[in-house]
Amino acid sequence: MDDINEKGAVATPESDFYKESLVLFEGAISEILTRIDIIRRYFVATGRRDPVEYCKARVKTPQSTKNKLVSRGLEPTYENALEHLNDVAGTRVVCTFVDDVYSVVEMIKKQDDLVILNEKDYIRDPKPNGYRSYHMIVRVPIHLPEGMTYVTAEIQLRTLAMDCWAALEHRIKYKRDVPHKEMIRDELKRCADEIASTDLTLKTLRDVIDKME
Ligand code: 0O2
Repeated sequence: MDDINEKGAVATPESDFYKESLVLFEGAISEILTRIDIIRRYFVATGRRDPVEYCKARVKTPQSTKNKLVSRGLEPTYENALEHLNDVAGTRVVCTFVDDVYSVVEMIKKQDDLVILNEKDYIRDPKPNGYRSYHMIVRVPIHLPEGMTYVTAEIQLRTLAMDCWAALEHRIKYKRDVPHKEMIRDELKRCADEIASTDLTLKTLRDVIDKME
C-alpha cells in the first residue's frame, strides 16, 4: 500500500525529498509543455510544418539529484538542490531538423514572461565526447495561492538523431566498470560526428524538396 503523508497525499520518494517544491517543479514542467504544445498546434492550424517530433519531461529523481550534489562537493540536501541545481525540473524538446531547434529557441525567447538565465549551444560547440544539444535555463512564472513565484527549469532542445545518441551515451556515462569503455567512447564520438553531418544533409535535402513542391 502507498504511504500516506500527514496531509493525506500519497508519499513518494520525490515528495519526501522535494517536499512542497515538487508541486512547483511539476508546475514549471507542465507550463513549458503547454507553451510548446500551443506553438505546435498553431503551426499545424496555420498549415505549416510542426517543427517538433515529441517532448519529454521529468523531475530529477532524488537519487540523481543527490549524486549530482555530491559530485559537486555539496551535501545531498533538499536545500542545496533548490539553491544549486537548475535542472531538477527538466524538459526536452526533440525537433525534426537542426534548424527547427533554433526556430523553437527563438519562439521560447519571444515569450517575455519567461526569464532566460543561461543558454549553452552544444550544437555549435559540442562537448568533447560528441554531445550535442541546445540547453536553456529558464525561470518560469507559476501562480500560487499567495501570488506569483518563479521556478527554475532546464529546457534541452535537440534533433531526433541527437536524442537517440544522447540516450545511448547516457547509459554508459556514469557506469564505472564498462568493458571496452574506451572503444565504445571512440565509436560514440564517431557516430556523433556522423549524425551532425547527416542532420545537415537532411536539412539541405528538405530545402531542395520544399522548393520542388
Ligand atoms: P539526467 O539524468 O539527464 O538528469 P554545466 O556543466 O552545468 O556548466 P551543462 O552541461 O548544461 O552545463 O549541465 P550538466 O549539468 O552537465 O548537464 C545537464 C544535463 O544535460 C544532463 O543531466 C544531461 O541530461 C545532459 N547532458 C549534459 N552533458 C551530457 C553528455 O555528455 N551526455 C549526455 N548523454 N547527456 C548530457 P544529468 O544531470 O547528467 O542527468
